[in-house]
Amino acid sequence: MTSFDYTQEIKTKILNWGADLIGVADVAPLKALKVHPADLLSGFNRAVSIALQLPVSIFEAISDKPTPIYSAVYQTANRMLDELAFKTAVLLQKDGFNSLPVPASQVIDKKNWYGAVSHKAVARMAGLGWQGKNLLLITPQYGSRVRLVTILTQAPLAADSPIKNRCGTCTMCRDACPVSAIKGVGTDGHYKNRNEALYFSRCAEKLTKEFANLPGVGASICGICIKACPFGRKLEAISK
Ligand code: B12
Repeated sequence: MTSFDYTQEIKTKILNWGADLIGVADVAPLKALKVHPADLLSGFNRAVSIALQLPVSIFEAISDKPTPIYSAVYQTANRMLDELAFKTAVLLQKDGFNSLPVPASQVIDKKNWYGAVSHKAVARMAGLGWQGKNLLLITPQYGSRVRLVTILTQAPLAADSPIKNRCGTCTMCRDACPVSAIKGVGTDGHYKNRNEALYFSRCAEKLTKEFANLPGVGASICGICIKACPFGRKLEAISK
């Protein structure tokens, strides 16, 4: 079987398990990322990126703060992604390829807010979408209304390529942010650091100190820049 056929077979299985989007990134360019632990990527040549779309209705109900229902659905999405990543890693392992599922939403460095590896960087390099002005991954199909997970693997999968940024002159996420954290600066590739796109501390403080303490929320979530993105809103029109 060719590498292309094997990749298609794996992707089809994962889509049948309920993934909405899937792509494969070459790990080599991702070695420029800060990861935890520092040798996380060594021994792996490919990273599989999986996205699950979130129900559109969740964002329709958000105005100026996250809702308890969004918080519960966010936990469910994380659990489903962790299961998909677990099953994918074991599937590849059964074919003889060492593979590591990276949890969807685990914070490893709580002082600086870093996960083990940036799922957005992996997803972007796997061709799932581009890095929008809100710093999030924007997909053509669902906007930023997706959550992501990564599986690092030794499997000889065919790598996908990044797609072009389509934000253009749009600044709707910047205009919607309740703490004016989004600078509205675009990128053709990726931002060098979070502060190039965001006044990062404004966003992090609002989420971790205020929104996470709202009754029934209990998680550092927001959803307002996700709701504002016209790529996600196109779906609202389709769903009516
Ligand atoms: C810690 C964390 C937070 C912190 C810090 C956020 C941050 N921007 O770092 C807080 C609590 C503030 C937060 C907030 C939010 N988060 Co959060 N968060 C994480 C977590 C667990 C780790 C992020 C991390 O390590 N950041 C480190 C920085 C440096 O990386 P980065 O933000 O990804 O951005 C860099 C890279 O992507 C890089 N890059 C992009 N492409 C490439 C390519 C190459 C080759 C290289 C070298 C680099 C590179 O460019 C960026 C700048 O350096 C991830 C899960 C994960 N493991 O990825 C979720 C995650 C990023 N969060 C997510 C979401 C949705 C949110 C919120 C919208 C809250 C919510 N759920 O409602 C807000 C949005 C804030 C914002 N606009 O960025 C989603 C994003 C989904 C998407 N569509 O993009 C993730 C991926 C969780 C998931 N499993 O889906 N979050």
